[in-house]
Amino acid sequence: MPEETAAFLGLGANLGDRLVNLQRAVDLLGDVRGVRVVRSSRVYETAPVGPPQPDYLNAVIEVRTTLAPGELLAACLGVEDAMGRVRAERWGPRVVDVDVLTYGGEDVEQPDLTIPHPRMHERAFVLIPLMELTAEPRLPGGRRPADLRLGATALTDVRPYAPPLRVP
Ligand code: GSY
Repeated sequence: MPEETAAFLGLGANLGDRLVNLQRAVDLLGDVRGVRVVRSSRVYETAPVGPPQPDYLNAVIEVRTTLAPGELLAACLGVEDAMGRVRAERWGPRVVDVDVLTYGGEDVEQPDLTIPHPRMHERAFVLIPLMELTAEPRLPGGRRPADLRLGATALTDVRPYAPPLRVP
């Protein structure tokens, strides 16, 4: 059996039934050959970063995958497409967003994919659920969690909302 790599994926939704959307994304990812969903963080309700729009629900999941990084990204985009995501406005509202945050201990620089995700260390809505799953996440530029400053609003902008998503 090919070797598996542990990867963390960030999930977000701020349109429709947000919790249903996050769970559906997990279920669809679990259907992808070469992707095994192993754990989910709790679900958080989070203030939007970007233009004014509805609050998000966010969670982070851990997967084990035999896919290469680009193939994992393609699987994430496939889930977004299957759920009817329309890419209208870059930072705009969305039915679902699935981001590859980390892929094992690897740094990836491809035209459409940078891992670790280049903005993850600035986003409390990513860091707080991620650090439920791992105390030492791989961060951009070799940063360590102790180097981070989440800012005064992190704990009011990222509020526990629901238990972890069901793992297929
Ligand atoms: O980066 C993913 C989409 N997104 C989010 C998000 O998932 N959560 C919050 N709180 N704000 C966001 N702004 C964008 S764009």
